[in-house]
Amino acid sequence: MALTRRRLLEGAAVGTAGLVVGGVAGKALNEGDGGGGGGGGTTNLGGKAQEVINARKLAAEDVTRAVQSFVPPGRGDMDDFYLISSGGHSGQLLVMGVPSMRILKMIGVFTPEAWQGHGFGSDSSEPVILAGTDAKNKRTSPSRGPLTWADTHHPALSETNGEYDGRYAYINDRANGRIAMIDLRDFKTKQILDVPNLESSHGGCFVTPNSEYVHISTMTPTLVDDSDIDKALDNFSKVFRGFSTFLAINPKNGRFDLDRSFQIELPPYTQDLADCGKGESEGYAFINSYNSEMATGGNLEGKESLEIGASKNDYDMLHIINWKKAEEVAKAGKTKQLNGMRVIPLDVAAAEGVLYLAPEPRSPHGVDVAPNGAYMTVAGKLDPHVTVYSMAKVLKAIESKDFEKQDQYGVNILKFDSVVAGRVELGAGPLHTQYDDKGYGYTSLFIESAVAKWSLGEPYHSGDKAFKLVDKLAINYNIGHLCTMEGDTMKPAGKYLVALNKWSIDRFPNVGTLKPQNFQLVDLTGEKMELISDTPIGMAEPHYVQAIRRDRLKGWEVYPPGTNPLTMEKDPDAIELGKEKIERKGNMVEVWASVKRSSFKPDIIRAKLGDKILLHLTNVETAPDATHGFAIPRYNIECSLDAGEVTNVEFTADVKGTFAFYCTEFCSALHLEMQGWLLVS
Ligand code: K7E
Ligand code: CUA
Repeated sequence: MALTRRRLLEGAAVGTAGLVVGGVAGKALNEGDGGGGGGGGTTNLGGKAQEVINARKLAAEDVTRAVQSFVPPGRGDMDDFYLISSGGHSGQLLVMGVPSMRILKMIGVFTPEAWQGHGFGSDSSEPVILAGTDAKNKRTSPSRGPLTWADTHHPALSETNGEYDGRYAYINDRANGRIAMIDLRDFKTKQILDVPNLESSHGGCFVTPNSEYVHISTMTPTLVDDSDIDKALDNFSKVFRGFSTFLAINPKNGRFDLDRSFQIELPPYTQDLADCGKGESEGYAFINSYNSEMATGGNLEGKESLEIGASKNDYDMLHIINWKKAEEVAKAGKTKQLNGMRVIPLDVAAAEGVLYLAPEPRSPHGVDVAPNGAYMTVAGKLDPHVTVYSMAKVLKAIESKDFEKQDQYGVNILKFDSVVAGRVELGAGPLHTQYDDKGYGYTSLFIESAVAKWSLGEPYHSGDKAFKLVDKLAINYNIGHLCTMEGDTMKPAGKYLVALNKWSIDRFPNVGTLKPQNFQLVDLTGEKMELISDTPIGMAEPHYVQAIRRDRLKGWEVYPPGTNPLTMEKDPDAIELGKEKIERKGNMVEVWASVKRSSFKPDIIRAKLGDKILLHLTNVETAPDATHGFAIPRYNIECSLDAGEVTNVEFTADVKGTFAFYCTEFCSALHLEMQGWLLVS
């Protein structure tokens, strides 16, 4: 209860939400309270439905909510949207349905995941995870080995003409400055890139409107001169730099093409969230920073802690990047090579008009571009306002060289008043903003635990408008991100909003000391926002999600026969039924095996201690959902083979014994019989 009291103190908007159980129960449906906008008056359904409503003491608004989000058994087609959600420090990605909010899948990305056989011997996943550690160019502890987790934050879906095209998803690793690519044909991870020169990366993940590039930038600046690490923090402004990275996307397969990629060196201001220009701002990108003070902490060394040092200036710096210009500058060769990446040096970026700065109220978090690209909304964690920048004004100020001054690195700073279209007071702790299809912005208020709905004018004209707060909804509790349907595109669908809440105390049955996060689904169809449902996320701390219309995703039901998911092409060692064989060459035992209901063939593999074993496993099934597993006890090998899939497993038979390998999916009535022997003598 102490926490509930704290929420109450933090913001009036919380109301008694934490204590709502009794209140709801007292307001039964047939008392005729329309509540959440539905059902009032005509409440007696009669028959069993009414009996259940009475027995469960549901209020009219509860019934409305249930009907809004309920999906009858077997009706998966009633989920209109997918959520592609960050898995936080689980290192994974979640797929959910809206409005049901059911979790459909957790995709193994940076972290090994046994159900999908992700990272347990299969050549289509283990090398992907291992390639995600660039131990040569980046500092990684040799004794702790390759990185097997990540702190995923910001998923970014591929786009065509500013709309999601349902092809690829990208997600960053905030901890280690990495990024992963997931192919949405089979919902599997194909590439993890340890991005050169990025020490970490928090919010800078987005895709450009035609998927030319996926962007990722530093959070904690990167040390670029390690000649005196003991003094590095004292020389912070000299030896640290930020980097904005434009990773070129191969249009054929969605992968990163490093040769066509480039970075822009940035001042070490601790860059945070970023968003991509579109429409009126196409060709530009925007990145917040929250430590233009370049504070370093040092609270036991007689210095201020970071939170104080980084909050001193009234303003931090919004970075305005002309990436089309940067592309030209890179093409003209005005770059230096740094750890395998073309980098536009900071002075070049400033001189060539690639980078401008604009003051933004201190310690901002989100910067979010409106659907037509005319406005960029910046939310300052410590300021109850959001600040709306006008792209028309930014372009005019750049053109007329309307600069306030330059920063110490020679970057031109635009005048605040020349580029801001307006400010609107929304409440305590604004973090992130999303937009709908009707000209409204929705901003999360972390401290107040609420969503603020505000008007930008229709339909997001450029020029000055009176921005206005129009509604507020209490959220339980401490909302971080929020997401409207296709809200990051040029054509948002509106309809629903999902609030991603950091705290869930009192909302769910107790599961011990670590509580789930809470996704709250909100109805946006009326003038006032209405809460529909709570969904516990008991496997991750999702930071951000993107919502994509279901019909845009064209996932495969089965693989074309003999496909290796890594290449998405026919594996050279795929076999057909009847072509199974074992060959021994010296100390190498090579096996071409078929996998089907309910046997492996061959089902006995004989090896000598120390032999190399190379297995080529083909799931010869063609029926959707006919997945088999392949696990060898004591060897830490676990593969999952979907219908048509091939995987190759190479290992050394370095422990003697009889190992009963088996299928890990209950695939058939004789699933338990789907077993064989590895004999190592
Ligand atoms: Cu949690 Cu986008 Cu990493 Cu804000 S971030 S809350
Ligand atoms: Cu195949 Cu169980």
